[in-house]
Amino acid sequence: MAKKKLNLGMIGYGFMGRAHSNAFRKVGNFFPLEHEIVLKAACARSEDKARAFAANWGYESIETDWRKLVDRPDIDVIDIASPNDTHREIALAAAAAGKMILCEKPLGRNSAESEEMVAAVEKAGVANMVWYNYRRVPAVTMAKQLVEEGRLGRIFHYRAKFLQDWTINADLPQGGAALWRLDVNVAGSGVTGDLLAHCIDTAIWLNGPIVEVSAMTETFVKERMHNLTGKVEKVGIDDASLFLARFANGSLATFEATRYARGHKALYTLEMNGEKASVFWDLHDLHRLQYFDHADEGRLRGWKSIHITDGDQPYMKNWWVPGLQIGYEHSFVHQVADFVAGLESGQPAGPNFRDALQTDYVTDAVLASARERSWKTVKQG
Ligand code: SOE
Repeated sequence: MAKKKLNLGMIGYGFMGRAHSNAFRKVGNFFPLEHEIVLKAACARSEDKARAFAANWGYESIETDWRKLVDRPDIDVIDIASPNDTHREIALAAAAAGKMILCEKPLGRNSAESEEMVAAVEKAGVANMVWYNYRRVPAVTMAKQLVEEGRLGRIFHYRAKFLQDWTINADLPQGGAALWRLDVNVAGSGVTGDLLAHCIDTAIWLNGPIVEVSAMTETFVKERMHNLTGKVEKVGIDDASLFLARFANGSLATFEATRYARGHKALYTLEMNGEKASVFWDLHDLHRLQYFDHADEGRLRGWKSIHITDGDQPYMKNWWVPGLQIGYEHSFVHQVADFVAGLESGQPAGPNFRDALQTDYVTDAVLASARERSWKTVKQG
């Protein structure tokens, strides 16, 4: 049977533009969907960059103005993979034009922007999703299944870290192409919105609402050359952000994110300790889930390292044969597969804009807590 077409317009051509495009290309080969994704148009301000990106990934056409892309009647889905300061405006226009929207994380630069984006997609009634991809690493999805099956019992602790080291060099400029993450006006915040947001999204998904936080942040390098102005300017982002949290289910948590952990490139780890069992996951070993089950016979009790490659483990029946693992890129393929399957079944997959707004309420509370040196109650949407 001929597949129905979903025509995609991509905005952005950086790391995430590549990660998403790769997923759009692969998904139909591995997941039996009724729709096929057609890479209709790629959009970037620079015509040369748009052309090179489109040629590399197989987009049929290019645009240099995202407004034109959003207005095109042959586009069904807009993917926002451009820097954070563009998300709100593009999402509002795309929703008004009746397009489905996939948006890179964080949703807005702050929850005020995200609230507007949620209102826009809900008013327009368009399908929407945010690229919190780590939920769909099979080992993390498996942790979710174990929690839902009640295997951990009452949860006492949640612990998450996201450690990097790429901004330690004080000569690294802020702003412009790949360095917009260091410019607070573009990014909205530093590691809080960039890295902790991932940890918070997964945490809420696995363990329910976060109700209060107490945080501290630090900006280790106070001034950097700004690539766009050519001047040395104050750095407005948080380089490191740590917080304590209490979940609605009574469990206690610690979260830490930094770009100053020398030696760590993208070490996202999470751990949950329950009354009956614990789980631990590490992005550098992403195809494994560590699991300790207190119900195991005493003499044999210990941490199991479960290699998530079997057909009865999440997503794995769509890939290779047992024992052969997959990686980072596949979490994006799973996200597209679930988005499209959600359209087909009428049961939309998360995280949608409203889910991502809840993450922004937490990151806003974290930044406010650090600024005011006090505990903050997290707004619940
Ligand atoms: C930052 O270096 C970054 O690329 C984040 O922006 C991504 O969201 C994260 O998955 C990896 O690190």
